[in-house]
Amino acid sequence: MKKLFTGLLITSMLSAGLVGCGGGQQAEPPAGQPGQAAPADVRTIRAGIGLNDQHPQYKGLLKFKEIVEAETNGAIVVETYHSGQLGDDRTMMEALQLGTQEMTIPSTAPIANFVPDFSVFDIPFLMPSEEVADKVLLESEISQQLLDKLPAQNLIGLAYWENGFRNLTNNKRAVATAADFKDLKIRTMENQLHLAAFRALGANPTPMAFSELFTAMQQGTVDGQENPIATIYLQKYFEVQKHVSTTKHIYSPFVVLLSKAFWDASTPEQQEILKRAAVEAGQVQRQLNREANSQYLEELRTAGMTVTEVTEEARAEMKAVTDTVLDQFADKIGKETIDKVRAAIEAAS
Ligand code: TK8
Repeated sequence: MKKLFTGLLITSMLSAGLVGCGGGQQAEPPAGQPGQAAPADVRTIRAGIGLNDQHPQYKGLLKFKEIVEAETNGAIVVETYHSGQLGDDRTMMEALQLGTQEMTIPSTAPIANFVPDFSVFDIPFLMPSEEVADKVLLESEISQQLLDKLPAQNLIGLAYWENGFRNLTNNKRAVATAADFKDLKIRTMENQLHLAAFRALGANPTPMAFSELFTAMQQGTVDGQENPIATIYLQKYFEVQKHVSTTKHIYSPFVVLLSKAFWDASTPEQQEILKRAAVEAGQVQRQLNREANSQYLEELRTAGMTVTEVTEEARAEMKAVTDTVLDQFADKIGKETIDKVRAAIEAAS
């Protein structure tokens, strides 16, 4: 079958006058004709994410795949892997740097281990709403300037997607105020600012890879964790957690990352398609994510969790506590980056 296909292809290329001219110029398949790329030209993106195949992140990834494969006429194939099948956020980013994997979509928090400026989004209670987050991430100059820092780390940032506002779950108590964090063993992402913020609140935070989290909660190694509602529901954390509080303490963006090696080996047309596909798929992802985040809180209640709606007063109190750690991070993140993001938020609010 493959042989037959290749034969047919060569015949059709010959008749189109595309082969046999030597000269080292590679024959481009004519535009708009699917299936014309020779098998040797097909390149594969192995795209891995940490969340499962029910999550809007995966649905966004499928949309990306659909656009890229259609618009490159099959010259780029996207293989999708969910649930940490290819590793965790950090290990997948390292694989991208080495060129042994092509794509992943981590939260910005672990990206800060490669480009510290990204920790600006880890400042607790920074982003007032999803609407403001959209304006800052999709329209501001600083959000693009942050992506521009990635190639120096052998990474290409194609677009911002949405993980969303993070909320606390735990097995010890219904957390309503800053004081309620006392002594809770909380899993955090691998990020220094998250650790410092939870320590300031009196909790006992421990960084852990996402894939280990469910078991850690089940076995009681940690009392709780924090993630958006969509994750808490779709990863079935309600099976191992009693309480959820709408702390909304951090808004987590995702960044669609590609290995620089894959990017550099792509034609300018393919680069344009990859970038646009990431942006367009992001619109779908964001929409589905918001539906999930708003719809699943009720489902968590139905599943037996106690839901504590955190008041604005309590949130302000938590913010006052976490603000005390910000000074130690200003130099690391970069004062200019912080100022620009705060200004973009101000302008969008
Ligand atoms: C998934 C992670 C996850 C993040 C975390 O790969 O680790 O808690 O919120 O969604 O990016």
